[in-house]
Amino acid sequence: MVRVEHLNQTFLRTKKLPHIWCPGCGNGIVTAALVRAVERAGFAQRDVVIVSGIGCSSRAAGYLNFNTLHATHGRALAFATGLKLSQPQLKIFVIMGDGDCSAIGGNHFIHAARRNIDLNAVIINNYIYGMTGGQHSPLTPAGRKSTTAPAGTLERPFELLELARGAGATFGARGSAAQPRQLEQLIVQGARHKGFAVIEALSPCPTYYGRKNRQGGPVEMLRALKDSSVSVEGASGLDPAELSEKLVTGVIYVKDAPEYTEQYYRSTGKEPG
Ligand SMILES: Cc1ncc(C[n+]2csc(CCOP(=O)(O)OP(=O)(O)O)c2C)c(N)n1
Ligand code: SF4
Repeated sequence: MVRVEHLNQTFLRTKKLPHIWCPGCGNGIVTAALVRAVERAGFAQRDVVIVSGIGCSSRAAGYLNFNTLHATHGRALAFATGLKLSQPQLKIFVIMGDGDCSAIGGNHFIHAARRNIDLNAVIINNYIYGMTGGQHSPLTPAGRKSTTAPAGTLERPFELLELARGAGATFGARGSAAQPRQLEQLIVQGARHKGFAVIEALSPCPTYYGRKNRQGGPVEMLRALKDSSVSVEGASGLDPAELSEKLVTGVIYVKDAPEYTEQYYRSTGKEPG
């Protein structure tokens, strides 16, 4: 069987298809990169859990044939924290949209980072609330239009990876739907890291973000993402003005720090299970 058929038959709940995503949405590309990453990392299917919140991107959990938990909006990390603490052997991937993670879920996000709990947060950042009709999120670039900011948002966005780093996350990486093989590799690296790993996956939402900001269709949006991306290595040769126009992709930081679940069991003397 060719690999793609094997991946589809093994890791997709084909009975749940067709999916709800619009033509040209990047969610499917990111989801496929996640599936390939899990396979490549060699994790047993029964040990993998996909936790998600609410949003177009969070629907991925329903289509994936792992243990899955489709939680409430903004609370995916809280559910995942409880799960990891009770069953530390699990490999948990937490899929969130930019709104889910950084607006309603922002508090859970910074505290998961502060604890350095061994979860893999995959944030599908399309710069907008897709599911509810195109409101701006805390990651929407300043000046960009949304349903709730028809003249352009005045707010400056969070720099998500720096927010996480400041709060204590020990792995931060950025990739995009325009370079899915690199994204797959970044998810593998995050999953092998012991501690809170944040993988920001930039992804087109042609239906709302693209349309409201006149970015063209899916092909143009993917091409623009690719053209504006530069690797960490490539970025080191750019001056600040050039860099300000670019999206730096790759592993942005990685460091060692005590992991919460291990500390919990060591300090309490309890055994999991
Ligand atoms: C407590 C609560 N508040 C609000 C909503 C409505 N809601 C559903 S999804 C969503 C935003 C989704 O945007 P994002 O997280 O960026 O994901 P996307 O749909 O773009 O993938 C909102 C506000 C909800 N379901 N629950
Ligand atoms: S509204 Fe946007 S994020 Fe949601 S499925 Fe459509 S293209 Fe994707």
